[in-house]
Amino acid sequence: LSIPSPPSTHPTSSAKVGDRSYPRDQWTNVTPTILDRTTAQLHRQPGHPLHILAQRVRATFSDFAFHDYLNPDVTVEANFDQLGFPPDHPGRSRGDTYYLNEQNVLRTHTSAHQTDLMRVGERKFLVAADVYRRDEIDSSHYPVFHQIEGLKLFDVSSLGPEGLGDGAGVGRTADTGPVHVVDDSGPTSANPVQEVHSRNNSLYLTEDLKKELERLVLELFRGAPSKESGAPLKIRWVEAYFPFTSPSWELEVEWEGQWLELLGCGVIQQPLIRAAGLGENRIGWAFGLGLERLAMVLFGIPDIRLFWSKDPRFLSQFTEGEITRFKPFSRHPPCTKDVSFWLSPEQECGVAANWSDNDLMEVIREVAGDMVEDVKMVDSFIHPKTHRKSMCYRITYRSMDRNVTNEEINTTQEEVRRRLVSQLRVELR
Ligand code: FA5
Ligand code: MG
Repeated sequence: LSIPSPPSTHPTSSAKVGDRSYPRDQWTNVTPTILDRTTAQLHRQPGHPLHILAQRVRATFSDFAFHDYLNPDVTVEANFDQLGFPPDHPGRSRGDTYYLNEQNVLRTHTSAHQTDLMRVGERKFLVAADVYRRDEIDSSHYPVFHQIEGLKLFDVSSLGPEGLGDGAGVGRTADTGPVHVVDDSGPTSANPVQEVHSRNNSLYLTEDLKKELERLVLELFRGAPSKESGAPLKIRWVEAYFPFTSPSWELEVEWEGQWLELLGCGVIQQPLIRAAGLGENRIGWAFGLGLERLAMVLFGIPDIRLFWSKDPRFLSQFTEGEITRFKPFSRHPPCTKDVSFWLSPEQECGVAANWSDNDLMEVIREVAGDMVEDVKMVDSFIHPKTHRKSMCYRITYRSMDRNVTNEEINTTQEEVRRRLVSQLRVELR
């Protein structure tokens, strides 16, 4: 039985981002749909909720330089190596990251710009940008989202010989006006002060970082319409790990009964500062904030795909500078289709097992675009006699902007099935 080789879905031999062209190689996994997104720049569209939010953050850090136009194509070096990601870090895999080719990726986070901006002399800056990650499909995950990076450097000598840190901010449960802060996450052996830093200086930076970010949260949530308006806003600091900061934290905010992760942050690893050509007399902090999830709670936007909608019923609801409650308009009916298949032997077992949900997501997204709302695995079993593995996924289709005919969905589903065979080499059941 001979398996036909998959048809080439890429008529061109290079991947283009703007006017820059990347020769494809065996690492290239970026798709036309994704490349198409690189020109959208939602965070720069006046009146778009992501722009409104980005401008709020900018206003909160008014003495920081603001960059919102940096190209999304960056080197592997900038996105991973310079930030201290070990060679085997899962984030580097082709399953999680969009490679233009072996040397270049679509940035997976705004931290990719930290070193370069420090090197050209920036000392306090924000970067607002689109970032790209291969991911599952549902109402809160989309392969393109937006982040704001913040970074601030300090002159060690200006902190004085003892630094100014006194450990306040650690072990505190403080009421800062309308914000209720829970913080029991001082540096620990698992989340240590860097050896090259004095404890006092590291604590000083930590205090400054937490104070600035608490101010940001208050600024963003103040006056945001909530079910329990009037009650103090609850936020908490949670110990975290990033290869490029130590100690590190995540900031969470309680919103309608749920803890929501807003950002990651920490004291910048000194080797990054050195790599940017700066000496030991500089130390700094950085944070990276996700814009979509924050916008979803602040504006009450129920589905992450809506940010990409060109429907005037979406865009006309927002006013530059204001955080207002989104009124969902009537949604078109969903349509679900199941697809079941046997994995090929090399996909299902052994050291070469290589079945990846994200590959399946990508195939579906290439065919259905924003018409796919959700993909869930609903069943998987191993045949007792043949030992082959069967998978069943449920695909929910729904358009944000228009009514879709049954016929169109059937055609789409047929194409998805065909490509699962040709590209992922599964056997349909
Ligand atoms: C980062 O991307 C780090 N670069 C953050 C950072 C910067 C840490 C500077 C330290 C110093 P993380 O992958 O956790 O970390 O993402 C940061 C934020 O982006 C999250 O808190 C979340 O708000 C948002 N985010 C992450 N993944 C997604 C996603 N798939 N969809 C929407 N938002 C996301
Ligand atoms: Mg995280």
